[in-house]
Amino acid sequence: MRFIRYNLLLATLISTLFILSGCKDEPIDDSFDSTMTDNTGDENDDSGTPTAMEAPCENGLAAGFACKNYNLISRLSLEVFDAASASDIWGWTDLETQKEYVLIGLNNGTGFVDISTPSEPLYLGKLPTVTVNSSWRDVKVYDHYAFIVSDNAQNYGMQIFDLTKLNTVENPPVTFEVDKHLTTFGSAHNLVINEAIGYVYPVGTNQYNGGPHFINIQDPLNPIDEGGFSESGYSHDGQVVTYNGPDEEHHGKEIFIGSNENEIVVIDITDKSNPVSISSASYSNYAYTHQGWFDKNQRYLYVGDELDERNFGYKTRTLVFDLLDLDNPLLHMEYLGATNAIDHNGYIHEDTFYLANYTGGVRMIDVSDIDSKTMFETGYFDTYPANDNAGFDGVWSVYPFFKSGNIVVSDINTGLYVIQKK
Ligand SMILES: [Ca+2]
Ligand SMILES: [Ca+2]
Ligand SMILES: [Ca+2]
Repeated sequence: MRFIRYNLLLATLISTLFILSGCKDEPIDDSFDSTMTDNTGDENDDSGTPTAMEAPCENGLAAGFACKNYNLISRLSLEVFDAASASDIWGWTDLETQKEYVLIGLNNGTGFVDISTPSEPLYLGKLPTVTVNSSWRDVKVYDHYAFIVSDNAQNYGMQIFDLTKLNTVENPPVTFEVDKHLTTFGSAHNLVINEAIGYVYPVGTNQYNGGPHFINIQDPLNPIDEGGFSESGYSHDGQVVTYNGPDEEHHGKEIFIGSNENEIVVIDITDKSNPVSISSASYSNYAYTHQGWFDKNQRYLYVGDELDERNFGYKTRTLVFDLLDLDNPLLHMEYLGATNAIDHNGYIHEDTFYLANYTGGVRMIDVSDIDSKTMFETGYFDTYPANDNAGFDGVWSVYPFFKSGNIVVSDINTGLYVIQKK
């Protein structure tokens, strides 16, 4: 199904077949390798300096990285992780100790870093891949467990890992062992968790036409498969909320918002045995609807398209939908960023949109006046000095939700960055 949809979607866009290799369907380890050797002019080359010193952002630079209003606190190179590329990133805070930990996807596993002293990040170790190496590894957290999937990784399934082990690591880095390995599906492109009720939703598998799986993880080491939703086709990414937004008719419902290649979809998944499609919406010049995230009021959804910069020449384009009525999403505005870089993952925390912008680094955009269709960039940290081109290098993702204000960033080519607002 997903491939049929691709063909329909891309029939007039032959070049996109190549571009997709950077997006999701083909292993791109080779391109990463060549890219890394191509960028020898990068003064921030990793060799020999696994951990950079703290560097304030002054006169637009921090340790050689272009920046605005965000200081570099520390970084760990891929060498430290003994990895060739990085992918997703998430965070976990131990509520008993208030220690903050970073979970970072690597081509050969998942790395865990203690950043409770953010200027001295401590690499604790790696949970290795259970199948092959892959450029795609996504991780989310429920309770004190990490849930990990990988794409283009054969019969990977989902790893479940007890994060409390991170509190007692002796002689790091170590090789961790998985606590539970679910094998009811193979590769998944991503996973979504509703932390409010304890469900995980792998998306982009070869089941349910690529739509979300419903897996009860209220007892995290004994997950229960409760089906899935295939009617809307392949979901590349998504978000699930227990809805408390402006559309009162859906209050208290569990709502899945999927980014489904050519549109966003809104699905009521409260009843796992009878999920109901509510609505869908698209926009002009779509190329690959990639990811979206609600604002704090669950009214506006910030959506990224992963191929529109390449196919249509946009400056980084963010599509903001108004979901005042969940049954009728409306395109509220299009925001164009400062560079030609592609947008990848974006998250809202408070009134800031944190955008993982590939070669443009991570960009922070004020959305406090979105009602008036006003968005403006307040800062950035560009981990990819070589250029701001519409390519698949640089920042994969950002996790902006730590209470401390530490913002952690994964760069495909150079590893982990910890930054803070000035
Ligand atoms: Ca885009
Ligand atoms: Ca409604
Ligand atoms: Ca750049």
